[in-house]
Amino acid sequence: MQKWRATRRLLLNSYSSKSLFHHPRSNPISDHSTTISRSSSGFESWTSRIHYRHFATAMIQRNPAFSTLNSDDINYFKGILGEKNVIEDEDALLFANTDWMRKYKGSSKLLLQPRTTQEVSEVLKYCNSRRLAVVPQGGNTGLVGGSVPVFDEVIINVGSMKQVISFDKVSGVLVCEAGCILENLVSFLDNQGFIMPLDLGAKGSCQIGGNVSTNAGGLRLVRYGSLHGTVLGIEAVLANGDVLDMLGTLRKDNTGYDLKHLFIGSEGSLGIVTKVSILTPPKLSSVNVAFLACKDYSSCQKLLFEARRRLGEILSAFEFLDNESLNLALNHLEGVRNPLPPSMHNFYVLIETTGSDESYDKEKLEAFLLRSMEGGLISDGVIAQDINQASSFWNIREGVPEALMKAGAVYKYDLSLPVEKMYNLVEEMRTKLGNSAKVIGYGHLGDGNLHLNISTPQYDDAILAQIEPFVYEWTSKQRGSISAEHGLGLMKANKIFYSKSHETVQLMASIKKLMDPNGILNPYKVLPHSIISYS
Ligand code: FAD
Ligand code: 2HG
Ligand code: ZN
Repeated sequence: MQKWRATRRLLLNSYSSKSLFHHPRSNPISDHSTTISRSSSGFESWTSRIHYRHFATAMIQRNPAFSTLNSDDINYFKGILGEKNVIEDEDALLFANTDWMRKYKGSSKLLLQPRTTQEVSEVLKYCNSRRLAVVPQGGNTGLVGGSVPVFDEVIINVGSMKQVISFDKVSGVLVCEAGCILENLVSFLDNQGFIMPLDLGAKGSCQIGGNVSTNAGGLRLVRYGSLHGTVLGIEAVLANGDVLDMLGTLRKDNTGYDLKHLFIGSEGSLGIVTKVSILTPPKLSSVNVAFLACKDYSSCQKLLFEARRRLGEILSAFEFLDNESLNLALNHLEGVRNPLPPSMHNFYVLIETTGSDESYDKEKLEAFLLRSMEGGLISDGVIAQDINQASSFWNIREGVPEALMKAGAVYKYDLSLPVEKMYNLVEEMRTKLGNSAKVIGYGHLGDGNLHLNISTPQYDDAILAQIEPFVYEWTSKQRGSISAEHGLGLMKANKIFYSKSHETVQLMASIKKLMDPNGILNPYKVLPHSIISYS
């Protein structure tokens, strides 16, 4: 069975105790609560029981045009993929049917593991002809319910396609199969003296194909930009089995429409990504990490403004967390401690610099910090003295999603907002919810990306009604985005109009219809159900 793999911090373990897990046999998105407990095997003991609820718009109906899997289908897949790559095992399916947050759970009876593009093509061609709905799945670390089935969709995971195809040291272009785990690519490149242009807390489990399909942002976007800039080419298989070879390695190519961009961030709704070509930056020798305290949000903003100017080309991350976020990490994660004891501050900022001149970079960072301290922007701070300290600072920031999971139920919002307004939403939400919930704000401040998380002991419709649509309306009023980096998935398919015009969504629906006329690819996700009609 597939396991969550530890990254800088450990990720949640997969379930080993299926008896505690309720399997809804009928409508998997019915609105009922179940209680589960997590396995502690291999990880720290964790016995707290968490209320688990199947989240989704309870109104979704299974599309009656889709067929139901039968034994002929399974035999056909075995003929193409071989017995062992056609998975019907209950434990494996339980894992593949359930998302990382344990909020969304489907009831698929089949997981397919193709090993080549040709196999993906044959599988999709067959599914399309039979009208069998499918869910492309990578590392299953997505946070919007996009990676798991809603009903009985066949799960297709390209995790067995994990070869590095080529690496060009001169251009820094890496070409690899989509099932490569991000962390493995990081290690491969490290040996070559390069780094991946993206980094995220889920890197021990997520696949590059999943990263591309979600257009994952992460911790380095402030320096290296989004995957729309760094992905140079893609090979993808369409719903009808056609293989699109757009696996270019050129930085410049203006021959017609650049269709690879359709696959970056379309969350498996337009095709299955099978290969990726990506531009990787050289690994620079001098990395510094500082963990800083600020008295208020306005100081964090000013610090960002100053960091952009004074650290300029060496700034590689600018992350923030409020004291509620830090408290969560301290209370729920083993081995995490506040680098700035004993007092608590209102906000914390993690700054990373990456450059090629150790003494120059350090001098530059220290001068910036001194100036910011004197100017009152920073109330306290530490610079990591070695790699262990640096990773302990990162563990705090990257550990917050996991700490939230351990704290109980979580309502998660991933918003792009003007930096100066961003934290007002957290404060307004706190006022609205009072003592009934913990409201925490953290995220990629350098990218204007707030992770608003609301934590309660268990899920409660009354709380949800206070959060939504308020959060979406608030974001829309600021012309922000209701999905900065996690995607829409199932969670926000019907919310797209808060961030996109009707005409834009109509065009998206036309593209979907053109590329996947039977709607078999990741149905019920990304686009609003009202606009997607099936014949
Ligand atoms: P999955 O979760 O399996 O799938 C995600 C979506 O992509 C689904 O819609 C799926 O259908 C589709 N998909 C997957 N593989 C393919 C493929 N080969 N072809 C077509 N479609 C495919 N996201 C960020 O942007 N920034 C972060 O900093 C960040 N940090 C995270 C930290 C943690 C602890 C966790 C759990 C998640 C985090 N995420 C973050 C969210 C998540 O989007 C990323 O983890 C990652 O990009 C998802 O990759 P995956 O392989 O797990 O894809
Ligand atoms: C992160 O930046 C991830 O850590 C997860 O995008 C954000 O938990 C979240 O809300
Ligand atoms: Zn994030």
